[in-house]
Amino acid sequence: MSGKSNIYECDNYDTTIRTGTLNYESGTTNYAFTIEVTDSVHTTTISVGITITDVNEASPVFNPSSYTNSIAEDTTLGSSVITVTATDADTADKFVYSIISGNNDNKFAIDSDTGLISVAGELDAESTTTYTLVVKANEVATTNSATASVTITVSDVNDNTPKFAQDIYYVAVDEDRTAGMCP
Ligand SMILES: [Ca+2]
Ligand SMILES: [Ca+2]
Ligand SMILES: [Ca+2]
Ligand SMILES: [Ca+2]
Repeated sequence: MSGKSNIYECDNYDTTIRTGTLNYESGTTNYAFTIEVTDSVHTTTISVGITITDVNEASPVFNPSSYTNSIAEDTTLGSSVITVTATDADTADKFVYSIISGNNDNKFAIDSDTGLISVAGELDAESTTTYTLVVKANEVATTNSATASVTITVSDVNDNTPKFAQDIYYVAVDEDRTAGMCP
């Protein structure tokens, strides 16, 4: 028997199948072929099936690694802000998203599966106009992870009614005050 491909190699002198360059991520994870043995009089064949299993070779990567968006301070709770996206060259690997810093008063939440960041608390441009979050994508099976920064600007809305400094003003005015003059 003899033969060679990018997945296997065998020759006329032994029955060892040696692998070529393998890559689970190439999309082909199953190989099947037939080996024929002959003594020039008799011939027999055997089918061989090989399944390539995934090895964790890469860590998650955010692309891009920084995000910015602006939202109005009266944005309703649950509204979407931005979606962060990490990828992993190991196509079979799953990871979870989380916010690891900058989420003061838990104003924002992140969907651990999709990376969608949403409003989770009342915003107020009169108190905080910028949040700088650090988000993390962590492989489920390992500690491999990546981080990205998310800058969220809270824009002002005219949400405050003007009001007098005092509820009641008392002024004493002489009865002979000239008309049209301030008290
Ligand atoms: Ca990986
Ligand atoms: Ca892999
Ligand atoms: Ca406000
Ligand atoms: Ca305002």
